Amino acid sequence: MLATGCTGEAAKWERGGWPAPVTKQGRDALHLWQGALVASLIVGGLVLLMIVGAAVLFRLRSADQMPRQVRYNLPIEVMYTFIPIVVVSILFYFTAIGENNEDKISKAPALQMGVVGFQWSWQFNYLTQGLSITGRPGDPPQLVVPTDEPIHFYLTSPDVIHSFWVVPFLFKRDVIPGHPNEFEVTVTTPGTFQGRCAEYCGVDHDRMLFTVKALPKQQYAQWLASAKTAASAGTNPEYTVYTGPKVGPKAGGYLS
Ligand SMILES: [Cu+2]
Repeated sequence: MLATGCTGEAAKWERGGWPAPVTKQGRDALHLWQGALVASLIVGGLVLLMIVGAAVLFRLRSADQMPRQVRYNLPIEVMYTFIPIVVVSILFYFTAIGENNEDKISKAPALQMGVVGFQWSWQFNYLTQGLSITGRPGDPPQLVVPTDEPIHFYLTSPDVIHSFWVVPFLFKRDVIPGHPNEFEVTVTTPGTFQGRCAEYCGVDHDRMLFTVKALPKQQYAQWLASAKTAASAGTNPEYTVYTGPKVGPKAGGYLS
């Protein structure tokens, strides 16, 4: 708990140690975490108070004084069954709503992104724009996306299970061979963010890094145009022309 405060960033305490979210979905996840943290502090505080209170009150008696002997106390038993059910129900309610929000998929996302996690790097396929970015271990690729637009990710793997994790998205999802996964995010803050594979996937797992650069719409369009030029001219070894399927869970599923 104390170590999380070591970044010198006061707001980190408010976030319960979490990094600052840069997506709409990440902000919702953070609010759920903050709510759960406050609830657990209140419940934990009450329980501690009762334990310490009982211990102190017991010690205040003289040694030969016996407490009143009772077999059961119905109101108290009802209470300690009922209160945890209420607490768990409230947590369940907000978690279910939060998870549904995270899994929400819009009808017309601005960008369809096929992500292939392979041993040991990443390939990003701009499905409808016809661009592929392929990284190599130790030479992390950079995924460039627009801000304030829903981005639909399809996650596929040709070999073993990986996990797509962009740290300040506050979200990760497994990349499973034979089982395409998908999710959607809207990046709200421009910037460059660290991404990594979050599932141990072999000897070079630690080199399976990437970055996500989020640009405002216009700058993104400029970048896309120049990247596509580089792809067709072959001037950047990371960039190639993407010719695979354009939509659907199979899209971007294979290394070109
Ligand atoms: Cu991996």
